[in-house]
Amino acid sequence: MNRKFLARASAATLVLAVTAACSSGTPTSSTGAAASPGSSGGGKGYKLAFVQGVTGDAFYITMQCGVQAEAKAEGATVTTQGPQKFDPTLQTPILQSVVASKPDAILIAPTDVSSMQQPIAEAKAQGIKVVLVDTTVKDPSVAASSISSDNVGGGKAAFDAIKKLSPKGGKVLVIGNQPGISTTDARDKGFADAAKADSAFSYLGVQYAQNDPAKAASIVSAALQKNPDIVGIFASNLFSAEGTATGVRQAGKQDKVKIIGFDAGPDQVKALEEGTVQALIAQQPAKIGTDGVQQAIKAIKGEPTTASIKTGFTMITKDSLSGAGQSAVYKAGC
Ligand code: T6T
Repeated sequence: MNRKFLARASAATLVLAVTAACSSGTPTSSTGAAASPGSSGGGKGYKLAFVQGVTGDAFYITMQCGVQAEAKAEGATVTTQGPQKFDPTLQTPILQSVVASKPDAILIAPTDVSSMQQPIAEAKAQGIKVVLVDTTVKDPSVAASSISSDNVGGGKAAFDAIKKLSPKGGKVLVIGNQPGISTTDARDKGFADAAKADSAFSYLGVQYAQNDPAKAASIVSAALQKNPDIVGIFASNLFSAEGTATGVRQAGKQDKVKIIGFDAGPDQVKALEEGTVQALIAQQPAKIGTDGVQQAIKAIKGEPTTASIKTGFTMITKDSLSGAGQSAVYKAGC
C-alpha cells in the first residue's frame, strides 16, 4: 500500500510522557514560577484559567501542556479544569465557578456553538479577557482571539487521502462527534463537500458517536452490515476514530475499509501501527495552547490581539511514525 504520499513534515517536539495525565475534572494549577531565561516574562503575576472541552482527552491534555509551559515562561499562573463529557450543561457551571475566581483571562474550548455563547459573554462582562481555543461560538467577537486548526481543510484532506487509497471510489461514511461542535462540524462538512463533488464516490452521510468509542464501534458494525462494500470511513475526532478502528476490526474488514482518523492519541497510534487505520490527521494542540496564552496576555495588557489564528496539521502514517510523524503524536501527560 502506498502510504508515503500521505506523509508530511511536522515541526512539533515529541515528549511522549506516559506519566499520569495532567488533566482532571478538578482544578489543577501550575505555579506561577519566575519567567524562564530568555522569555519576556511579560505576563508575570497574571492569573489565567483554562477550561477544556472535556477532561481525559489526549488532545486537551497536550493543549494543557502548551498552556502551562507558556504561562510558566511568562511568569503567569494557570488553573485547568473541564467537564467529564463534551456537554455545555456540564461546562457552563465550571465556567461560572472559574469566573467567580476572577482570573485576568480565560482560555476556553466551548462545547457548543450556541449554548456557550451567553456564559462566555457573561465572563467578558465581568472584565475577564476571553480566548477561544480549538472550538468556537456563533459570534466569536466575544473573544480577544480564536485559535483553531483549519478544520474544513482537514476534512477535505481526509477525503483526498481516502481517494488516494481507494482510487476507484465507492461508498464513504463519516463517524462524527455530535452536532453543534464547531470543529467536528467543520471537518464533517469539509469531507462531505469533497466526497459529494466526486462522482466516483457515494457519500453515506455522518453518524454521531457522542465522544464514545463504544458507540462509534457499534455504529460502524451496523453500517458495515448494511453496506458491506464501504471503502472508506472518516472518523472526525479522537474518540470516533478509536471506536471506528474497533468496529472495522471486529467486522474483519481491516483489509477492505480505509480509515482516516482526526487526532493522534495513544490508542489511535496503536491502531495505525497495527494497520487498522491508514492515516491520522494530527492537530497542533500544544501550539494552540501556547498561542492562546500569548493572546490572553496581550489582551490583558491592552495590546492588539489577532482575532483569528489558524494552526496546521500533520498527516501521520505508519511509515512516518518512525520519523517526522512521531513528533506530532499527542501526549498522555506533561
Ligand atoms: O478533535 C479534538 C478537538 O479538536 C475537538 O474539538 C473535539 O474532539 C477532540 O478533543 C478529540 O477528542
